[in-house]
Amino acid sequence: PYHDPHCGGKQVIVHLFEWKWTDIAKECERYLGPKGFCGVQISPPMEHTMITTDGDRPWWERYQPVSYKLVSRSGNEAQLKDMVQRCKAVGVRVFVDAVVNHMAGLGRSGVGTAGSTFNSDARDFPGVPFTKENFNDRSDCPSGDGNVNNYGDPKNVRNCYLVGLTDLDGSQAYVQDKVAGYFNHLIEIGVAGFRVDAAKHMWPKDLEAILTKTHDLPEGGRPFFYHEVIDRNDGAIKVDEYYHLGYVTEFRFPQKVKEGASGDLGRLGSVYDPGWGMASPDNAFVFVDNHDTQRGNEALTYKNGAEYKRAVAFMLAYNYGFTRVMSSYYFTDNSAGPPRNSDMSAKDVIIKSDGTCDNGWVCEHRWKPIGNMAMFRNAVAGTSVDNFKYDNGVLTFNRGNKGFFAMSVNSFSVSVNTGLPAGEYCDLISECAQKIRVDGSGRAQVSPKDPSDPFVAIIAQGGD
Ligand code: QV4
Ligand code: CA
Repeated sequence: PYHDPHCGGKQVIVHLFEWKWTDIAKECERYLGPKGFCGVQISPPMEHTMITTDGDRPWWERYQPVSYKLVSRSGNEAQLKDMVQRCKAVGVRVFVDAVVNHMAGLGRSGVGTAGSTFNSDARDFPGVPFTKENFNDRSDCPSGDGNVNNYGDPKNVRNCYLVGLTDLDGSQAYVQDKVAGYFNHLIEIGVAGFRVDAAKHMWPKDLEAILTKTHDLPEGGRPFFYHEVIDRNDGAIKVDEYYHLGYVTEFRFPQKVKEGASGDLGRLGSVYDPGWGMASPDNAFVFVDNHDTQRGNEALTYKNGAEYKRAVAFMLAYNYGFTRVMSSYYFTDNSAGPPRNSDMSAKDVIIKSDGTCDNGWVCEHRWKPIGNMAMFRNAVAGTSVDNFKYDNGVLTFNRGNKGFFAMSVNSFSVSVNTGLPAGEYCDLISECAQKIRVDGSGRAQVSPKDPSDPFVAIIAQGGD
């Protein structure tokens, strides 16, 4: 019931990490709407801690809630509301990153971004309000030091403090009401769903109680949910415990995609490995990197350039899971917050005449083999992958009779069966700078328009 993103059947969302609400509103209107994106995942919109006063405030302060007032580094409630409505008006939904497993970390106190006072050590958050009795304490947590430190024990994972973050007792009706109240406020504003941060650290039955208290959208239907559950078949908690509550993040997918995209593209045919416990296609929420993994050593990220484009374009072309594209700012320091002005505000996103971004924003979602694939994925939804072929370094397949995709590490020119009816089709990657002619037997000669972006993608309704 929680699997419908309410975007008219569209298939791709983008995480505009640390963007300001005013910039997201503009991006919906000028790019995401026209390109067929389903929605945007926004950074946590609630009141959060300010870790330093010198302006170099880390991105991760936004994962330490102080209250559910809608004032954050990205903007205030009026700006949030304006963004949600303007995006919705162009067919783009907003999905909120919901940090509801915990409040701010031990040792922190003072005021949050909306001016509420708080004291973590006293478990006092008057802006909600939450007090000491609303939190798990040492008697609920079997770890020696009170922190999560044994992923083999669900009680340890769910009742102890994740990196010292004050852990809410989600079994209490009062806590559930406050969290559901936060969700309901956002739903009233027009938000269509939620990423549940650290869902692995919440009991599924507590989450279920919260979801039950969450209202339908104003236009009808249950909100969309996807749960952050990191499962690599290496601990006590498995993704399937959350299927009845929405999609679950599938962290094995980025690893499988990387193995293939790095060179032997033929390996991409087995990215979905049910034998490894990977989530079923109808429950898997997939991505190549996220805001955490792009700061580690394992994921492919914008820093990998061409290899990254192959991974994301493939993800969007293939038929596994519900897809999210990452959109970042440039960083070297893993803690660094978004590009900022001297008055500490985040810099505006600037769009250059060639459509790429400036002012410190990467905008992977505007890279041609990424942004132009949203339309492909929308067009082929529900079809299977057919004629998967890796031949002479070129990967090709079609999605039923709805679309055809080709990519390689270098430029290429091949004659292939596209699975499409005869016609002339716009190549989506080049934004129709070239057309692909398919003959009566479904064959076509295909090569990328721009050799530095070795991809071709065509869809049936692009024919004439
Ligand atoms: C420090 C010490 C602790 C000590 C604590 C208390 O490390 O040992 O107990 O102080 O004195 C920041 C700091 C971290 C600090 C903590 C508490 O980095 O060093 O602990 O604050 O003050 C993000 C960042 C974290 C950050 C956190 C809160 O990644 O570094 O912690 O925000 O600001 C697991 C989980 C998964 C999680 C993933 C990162 O299963 O759920 O780890 N992913 C999500 C988010 C992630 C976020 C959180 C969860 C927490 O995607 O971005 O963490 O909301 O895999
Ligand atoms: Ca918990």
